Amino acid sequence: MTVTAPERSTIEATLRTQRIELPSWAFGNSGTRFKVFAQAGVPRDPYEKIADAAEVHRYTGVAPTVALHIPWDKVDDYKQLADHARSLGVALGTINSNTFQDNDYMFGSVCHPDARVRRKAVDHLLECIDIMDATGSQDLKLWFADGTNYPGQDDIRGRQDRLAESLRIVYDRLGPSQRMVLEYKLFEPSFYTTDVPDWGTSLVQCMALGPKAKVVIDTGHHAPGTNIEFIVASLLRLDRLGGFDFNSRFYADDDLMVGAADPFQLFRIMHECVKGGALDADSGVAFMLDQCHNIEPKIPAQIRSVMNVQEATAKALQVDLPALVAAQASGDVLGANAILMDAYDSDVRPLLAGIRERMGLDPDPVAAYGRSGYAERIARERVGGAQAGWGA
Ligand code: RM4
Ligand code: MN
Repeated sequence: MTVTAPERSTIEATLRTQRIELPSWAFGNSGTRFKVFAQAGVPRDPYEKIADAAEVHRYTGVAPTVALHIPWDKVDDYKQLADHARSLGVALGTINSNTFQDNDYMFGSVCHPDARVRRKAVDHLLECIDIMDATGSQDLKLWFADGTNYPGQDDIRGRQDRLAESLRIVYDRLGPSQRMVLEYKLFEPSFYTTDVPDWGTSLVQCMALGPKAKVVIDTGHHAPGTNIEFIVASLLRLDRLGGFDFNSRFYADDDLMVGAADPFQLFRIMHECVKGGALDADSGVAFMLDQCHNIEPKIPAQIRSVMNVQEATAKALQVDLPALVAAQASGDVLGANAILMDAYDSDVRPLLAGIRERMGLDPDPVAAYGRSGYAERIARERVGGAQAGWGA
């Protein structure tokens, strides 16, 4: 592996071209099964969600795409929605499928024992690809709530076969520049088995499908203590990392702001990304947020999240890789660790503030958004209608 010392100009160029995709659902109301606290000014439709996402891009300059969730973001005319996004300076991104909110899916979707239900789920996924054709989106993101609650409830191996059969139909429908990215999650809503519980299962299914199937790492979907950067390194090595759903968690899947619970973990993940070329424009690794903001205001929380990813990236770019490689080769355990920690402990906020200024942005995006009056305006204007939520 050839490594070069980090050049300030290269670091700046990478930080300027980094792209972070926003989830439309972060702007709607969300909560727990105990209570959803509605917020003033929350979007009533996908058009308003995109307008809010465009605000995040306006102040950060690195979040120019918005992921949609179908059917939450279903509209009659996707071309019109794409034009609306473009008029606000953003574009539509990944299409996220939803096979977990229909009564038919009580025992699963693409793994369901009944072929009729499997067909219904597959048809939804095919419809999502039709939408991708209309929006120009590249990625179909698959997350399945499929699984079982009780030992003996269904055949574990049979469900894997059904999964493979269903995914094959969807994969074969992908256009030449389209991909499917398969997310895994340890548990919930299923409590005994989950059909795609880990990166191994996702990888095996993707490998059987072909090169356009890649694994998505949702940082919140692991058991406590899981070494996520190991997964990142392994998938990059195999060219099977499709992207990230960034968020953070203290306990289970609580979708807190990325970098909030464990900024060191985010740094370690970004360090593997830097080493593995995941930040290169043609890497095929999508950096997305998958979060919800239950008690904090949503637009500034998304801005903060983008900044957290930028800070972890900037720190990872500070790592003196030639020195690290030399320390590793000579068995200098403490030296190697110190090189990594030096980068993590550096304050990259002045660097990022300077880059923003050179990009014509305010050095403090959260403060600039706060001064803009946008939050007050949407609270005033968005009255009547039903606020968007997860439809759960
Ligand atoms: C799931 C998974 C998906 C996301 C939904 C809302 O747990 O993380 O990526 O689309 O939640
Ligand atoms: Mn996710």
